[in-house]
Amino acid sequence: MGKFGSAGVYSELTSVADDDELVANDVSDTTTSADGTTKYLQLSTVRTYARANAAQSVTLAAAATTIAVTSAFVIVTGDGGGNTIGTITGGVTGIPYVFLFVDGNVTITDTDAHSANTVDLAGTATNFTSADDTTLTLIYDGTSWYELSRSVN
Ligand SMILES: [Ca+2]
Repeated sequence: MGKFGSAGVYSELTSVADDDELVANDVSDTTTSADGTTKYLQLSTVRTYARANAAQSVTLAAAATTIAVTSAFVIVTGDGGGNTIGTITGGVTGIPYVFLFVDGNVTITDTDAHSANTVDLAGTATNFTSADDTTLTLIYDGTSWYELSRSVN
């Protein structure tokens, strides 16, 4: 059986008892082998990887300052009045997220302080301005985001 976790994460495993959540050395996660004995799951028995994601299309509302992600591939349409995005919520730790922009309406704020859900872009206090066909790839460390790369296409 498989289990889909949060955005961009798919953990494949065989049989799981109890809470079906895998945590290192969590003795509540057990599986029963063919001889009837209980085995404790170990992280080595789990393969976690980014799955092919359906694109998430986000159309920002006027004056919106946050993007809430549910996929690791996010197509962002800005509001005609412009959006300055200070936070991105919903990130899964360790998963790269690709943002594809379709207009020049979105500014991502470069926050170097690593406060919750903020984005630290290349450089210091150097914001990102979108344009049609540009991409921005970020990774979430459990608290905030870091730029991996960008491309002007
Ligand atoms: Ca920075």
